[in-house]
Amino acid sequence: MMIDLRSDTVTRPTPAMRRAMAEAEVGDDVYGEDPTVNRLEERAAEITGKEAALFVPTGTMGNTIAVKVHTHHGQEVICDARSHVLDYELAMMGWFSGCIARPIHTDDGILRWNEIRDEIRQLDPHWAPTGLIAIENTHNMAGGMVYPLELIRQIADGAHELGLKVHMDGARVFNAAEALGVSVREIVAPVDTVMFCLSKALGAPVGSMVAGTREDIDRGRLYRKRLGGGMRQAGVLAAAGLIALEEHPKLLARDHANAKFVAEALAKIQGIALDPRRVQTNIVIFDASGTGLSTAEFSSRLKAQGVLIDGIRGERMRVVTHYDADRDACERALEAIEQVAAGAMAGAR
Ligand code: TLP
Repeated sequence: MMIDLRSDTVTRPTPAMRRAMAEAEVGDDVYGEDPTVNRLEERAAEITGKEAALFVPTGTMGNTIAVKVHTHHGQEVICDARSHVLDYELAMMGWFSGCIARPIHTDDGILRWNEIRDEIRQLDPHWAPTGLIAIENTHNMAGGMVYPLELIRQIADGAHELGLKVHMDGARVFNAAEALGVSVREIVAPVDTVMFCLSKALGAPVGSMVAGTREDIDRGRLYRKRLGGGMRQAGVLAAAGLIALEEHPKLLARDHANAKFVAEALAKIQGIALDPRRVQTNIVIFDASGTGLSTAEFSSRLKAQGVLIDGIRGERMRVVTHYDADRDACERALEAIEQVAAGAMAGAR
């Protein structure tokens, strides 16, 4: 068995999920007649404290729909420079919504209101007006960083005063809630829409949710259909999603403890650099260039030892903990990393 720490998307459905999928009551969701999808959407709305929610196949589709709901062609979306909406969604904000990103460079992935305010543009003959502010919580490529509640409130208050909307890419917002010890509802209260993934840390095989006002979600449902997301008897997927939503948030503390454990051990390995104090959730980003290996070479040597970990941008690599990788698996991955690092450095001498 390979130990797969490339992402928390790699988890397999649990036996309980598979049972629920087999037994799911279904109907045609395009007619609004799938009872399991309807239940999942109602629970997601309740949990986020929003009027309504929409089941979508992927986080990318959820973010795409939210951007489309809030913007018009020819506008800008303010986001962090390493955000998923900008770097990993195949330019969907341009392709589908006709918007461009106005990225702000940050050290920790967390935007501050004063930085956003400086980038907001009104309609003018010279530039595109701001259409939306998108924040990512937790921030994936900044290493699972969590937005302090106060900053979300400041951003939303500032934006709303200027008539602008805020979307939260909360693919891992349940991890943020676990890290802060507050409810998801409290975290997302100030923002207009939130997308969160059932298929990441919560462990469902497929699916994400978008939540917001009834009006926004009703429009979002039409965009979902346009994007090919009318999934018919999707109750088989929603059944696993319901288990993820109800049962899996309580498992996240273990993933966070494992990530902390991995980070602290990595920091002691020669050739590897990271600050373990910055690891707040289930993502650990580290720099292995001190070993003299490229990320591709580091990954391929780890793979030969049964461990999957990928490079991200530049010289950095990412470990994501999840319920299919227990402490023992993390320890074995660390041993492999230590061996690859030591082997590379001995080879270089
Ligand atoms: N993230 C994936 C990759 O695409 C990088 C991962 O392995 O972490 N928002 C955020 C913050 C995400 O991390 C992701 C997926 C998405 C949106 C998109 O979700 P999917 O993959 O369901 O389209």
